[in-house]
Amino acid sequence: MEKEKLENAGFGTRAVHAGNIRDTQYGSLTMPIYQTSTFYFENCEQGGRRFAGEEGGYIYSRLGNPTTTVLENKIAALEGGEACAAAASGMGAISSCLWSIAGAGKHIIADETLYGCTFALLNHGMTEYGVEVTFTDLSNLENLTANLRENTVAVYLETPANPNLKITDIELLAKTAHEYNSDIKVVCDNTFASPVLQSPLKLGADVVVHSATKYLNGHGDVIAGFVVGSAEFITRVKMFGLKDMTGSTLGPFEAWLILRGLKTLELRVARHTESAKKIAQYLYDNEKVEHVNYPGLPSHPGHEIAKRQMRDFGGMISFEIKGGKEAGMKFCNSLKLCTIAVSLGDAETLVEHPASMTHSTYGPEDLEAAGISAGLIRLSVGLENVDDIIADFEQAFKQI
Ligand code: LCS
Repeated sequence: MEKEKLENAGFGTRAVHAGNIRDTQYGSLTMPIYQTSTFYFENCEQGGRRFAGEEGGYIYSRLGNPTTTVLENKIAALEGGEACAAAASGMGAISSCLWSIAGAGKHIIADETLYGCTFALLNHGMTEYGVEVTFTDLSNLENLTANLRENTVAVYLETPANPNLKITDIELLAKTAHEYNSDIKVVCDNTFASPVLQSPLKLGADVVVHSATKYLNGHGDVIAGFVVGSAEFITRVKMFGLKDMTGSTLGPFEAWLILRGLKTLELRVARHTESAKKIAQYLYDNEKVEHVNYPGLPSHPGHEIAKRQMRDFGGMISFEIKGGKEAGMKFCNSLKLCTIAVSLGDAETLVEHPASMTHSTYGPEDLEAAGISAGLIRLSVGLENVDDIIADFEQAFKQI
C-alpha cells in the first residue's frame, strides 16, 4: 500500500502494514529475524563513516537492528508519533526516557498513582541522583499549577492509571504545562489504553511510553517497552538514554514476536473491552462488591473525560469486595478458570492484589494517597468467553 494512503488507513490496516519493508532477497511475507549482535563493514573507512553518522546502515544491535526498526516504525505510526525507540522492558523504556530528560537539579512532577516500579524509579531511584520529584494527583489541575517550577522538565502520568483506573485529562494537563514552559515534556504511559483506544500525542502529550509486555504483544511471552515522540527526542533516547544510560535494548526475536502480536491488536482490544464492560456491570450489580473502578461505568469520576479522550474503555477493572482484604484474597484463591498473576493484557484473565504485589513498592501512606486500598483486586479481562469468566466469578463469590 502506498505510504500516503496508509496514513489515512484504519488502525487494523496500519497495524498490519505500517513500517513494513519488502524482502527483496527472498520475498518473505513476514519480517525476518535479524538475530545478530553486530554488522560487518566493507572496510574500516565505512565503519568510521557509520560511527560518525556520515553514512546510514547498521553498526551493532544495541544501536539498531533491522527487525527492531520495522517494529519501531510501526509503533510510531500507531501512536501518531514521528519516531519510536524500543526497549527490553517497559521499565527500560521509562528509565531511558526519563534519564534523557532529567538529571541532577531538575524537577519532575509525577502523578501519585503509577505502576509500582515506575513509582520506585521516581521515588527512591532518580531522587538518589539529585532529581527532585513531586508526587501529586494530576487529575486535579490545581495540583499541576501549584507545583510547576522553573526547573520542572517533565510531567509524568498514567491514564487510565494502574491499578485504580484513575483518568486524567491529557489535553488540559499538556496545555497548562506547556503554557508555563513549552520545553516541559509531558510523558504519558499509554499501556492500559493501548494506541487502539487512546492517542496521547494527538491530545498534546510530548512523549508516550509503553510496557509492550501487555496489550501490544498480548500473548504473555515477551517483556518489552517503547518510547514514542518527536524524531529529535527519540534520537536522544536512542543515542543517550538507551545507548549509554540503561543499555536496555530489545532483542530481535522479541521484536518479531511483538510484530506478530500487533497484527491482532485491534481485534484483541475490542474483545477485551466488550467483555470488560459486561464484567464491570456484573460486579457493579453484585451485592458482595463494595466498589468497582472502570472508566466505562457512569459512576466512575473520570467517566466523562474518558468518553472524550478514549475511543473505548479498555479491558482493565479493579474492585473491592465487602470484607476487604480477607474477602478479596478468598475470592482470588477460589477462582478456577482465572489465574492469579501480575501482568495484564494477555489472553488469560489475570487477577492480582496490588497492595501486596504490583504496588508493594509503595509505603502504607503512599498507598492511601494513591487510592490503593488494602482490599483492592485488579482484573485484566482476557479473551476467554465472557460467560465463562462470569461463571468462574459466580462460584468464587459463593465461597465468601
Ligand atoms: N507501565 C505500566 C502502566 C505497567 O503496568 C508496567 C508493568 C510497566 C510500565 C513496566 O513494564 P515492564 O517493565 O514490566 O514491561 N506492569 C505490571 C503489572 O501491573 N503487573 O506486572 C507488571
